[in-house]
Amino acid sequence: MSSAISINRLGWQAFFQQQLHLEELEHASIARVCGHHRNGYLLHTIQGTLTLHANSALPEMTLGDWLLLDEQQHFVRLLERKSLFKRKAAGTRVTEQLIAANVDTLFIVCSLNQDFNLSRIERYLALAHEATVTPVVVLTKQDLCADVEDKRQAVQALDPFLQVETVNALDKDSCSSLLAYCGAGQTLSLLGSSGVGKSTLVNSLLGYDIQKTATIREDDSKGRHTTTARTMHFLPSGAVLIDTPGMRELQLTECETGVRQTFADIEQLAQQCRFNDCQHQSEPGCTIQQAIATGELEPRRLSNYLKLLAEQAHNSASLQQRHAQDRQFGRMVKTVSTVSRKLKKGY
Ligand SMILES: Nc1nc2c(ncn2[C@@H]2O[C@H](COP(=O)(O)OP(=O)(O)O)[C@@H](O)[C@H]2O)c(=O)[nH]1
Ligand SMILES: [Mg+2]
Ligand SMILES: [Zn+2]
Repeated sequence: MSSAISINRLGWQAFFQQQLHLEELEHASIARVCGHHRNGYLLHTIQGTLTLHANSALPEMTLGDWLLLDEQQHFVRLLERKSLFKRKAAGTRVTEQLIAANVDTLFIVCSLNQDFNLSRIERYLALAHEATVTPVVVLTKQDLCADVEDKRQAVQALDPFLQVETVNALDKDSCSSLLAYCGAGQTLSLLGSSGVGKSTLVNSLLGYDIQKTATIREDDSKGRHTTTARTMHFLPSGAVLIDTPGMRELQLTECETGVRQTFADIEQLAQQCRFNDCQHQSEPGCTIQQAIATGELEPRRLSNYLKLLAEQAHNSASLQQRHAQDRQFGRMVKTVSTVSRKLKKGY
């Protein structure tokens, strides 16, 4: 073990402290998952890092999880999570793959150049809401954009309470507005398409005092030092940044709550439609179509809402169900083509 670190520096918060029983306060030690490999979990404790070897009694844990160890450093229990990103994994046995836990703020990174896309931001917002993580939209490459303010307002219009920041990720001073979310004890993560500036942003956030973010090392079973800090960074501002490739593979699966929350304006309009089962297409008394007619609601937003709801429902269906759907669809196509052949032949 090496690199002693304070519990605050690891991102400990009252929410977790409150879960401890009196006896645990005295005897248990607190650890945070900072890595996961075949042999087990890599943990940070205030004394340094250690490996918790895999065994069947351990619950499934992920980056950012908090757990208690006894005096022999055996697993005691996993603490209740504040938030959780997970994805559905294909295959028969594992159905869910946990990606990151206990993230407070998600930086939704989107560039202000050609890649700027409101529907994509809405998709990421749905993922953040589903995980119960506070989203902050970070618009990068402001130095390459001529209409920064228009684009910023277009994002703000998605949700009046949404935090929206614009930066030049290459310029540390320009990123200082993000420090408001990077205080001591906060845990952050990033999500965004490739090339938008996520790595640049991480470097800028780390770069304020990069010498102090010493690499944390761990002795593996062969006595070698291996770097374990790749996915968990300790920012000079006091926050913990979880940067994992898993975030890039997040899909909209079982994300209905997240989608509905992201489109709360549409959900509210829908409650006033004349019919309970209104599809918001051409039914009379549809408040949503009225809002589109008056310009209050963008047609793009409605179609993205319907698309994301459908997508998450499709992805949530089990593989078996999906195969059944595909077979049904195949039969339908066959029927349609038979009918049209018959029509052509003049039956
Ligand atoms: N001009 C400008 N270039 C940027 C900005 N952010 C990132 N870049 C550049 O965009 C490219 C992709 O950035 P990178 O951080 O690797 O994106 P990632 O794939 O999201 O990690 C790199 O060449 C960066 O230097 C920015 O705010 N302004
Ligand atoms: Mg990158
Ligand atoms: Zn309607």
